[in-house]
Amino acid sequence: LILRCKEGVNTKMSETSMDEIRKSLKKELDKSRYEHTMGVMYTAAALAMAHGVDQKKAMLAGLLHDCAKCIPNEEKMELCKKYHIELTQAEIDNPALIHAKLGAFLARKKYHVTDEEVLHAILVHTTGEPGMNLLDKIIYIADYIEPGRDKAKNLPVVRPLCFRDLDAALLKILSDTLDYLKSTGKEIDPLTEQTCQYYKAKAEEK
Ligand code: DGI
Ligand code: FE
Ligand code: FE
Repeated sequence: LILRCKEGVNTKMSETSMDEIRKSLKKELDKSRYEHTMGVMYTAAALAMAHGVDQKKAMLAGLLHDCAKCIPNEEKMELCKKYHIELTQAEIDNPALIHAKLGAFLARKKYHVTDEEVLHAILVHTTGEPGMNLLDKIIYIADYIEPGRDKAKNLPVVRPLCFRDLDAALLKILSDTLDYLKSTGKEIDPLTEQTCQYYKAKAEEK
């Protein structure tokens, strides 16, 4: 009994359990964002199985990737100021982008995640970055293909491709995302553009 009690306590030293994080996110996210989060978590697990990545890491990163998404933009900016989180010009101009950086911060400080790979995957999940590792790619891709997504045009092609060829799928997603952003007239984060260029060059090398 004592042991069981001990496990239930979140002393600030140890990582919050997946179960506790889920309960907290259920309160902090709206219903559709929570459903999306579950979709990303399980899709990341499936991609991890297909590509030989640690399943638990993939699930934890998937679970937390949008943990800052439902904080109002004003408050996102204030939190970044308060905790000295430096923002790029693109993030200042498009506050919706901030949830990735703030999410990685909250995963560390609020949920006591210590795994740097998990934190990094959360950090880069919106724009991607050149030279991503396997876990980064899995979270970036799971975010795009999880079962609840239905807007992107090439999903029926991209979904099976992700399980065969991660880099080919990544390039398709990046270039479709850029096309979409350009069609809406939204400002492109230079990092999104650089990431696409990087994976295009990598594909041409092959
Ligand atoms: O948080 P999600 O909605 O699950 O997805 P996400 O983290 O990929 O980011 C949401 C939005 O951010 C999505 O509509 C694509 C957009 N985004 C990605 N790169 C850029 C961007 N928005 C702007 N303005 N510029 C970018 O370069
Ligand atoms: Fe996101
Ligand atoms: Fe997401």
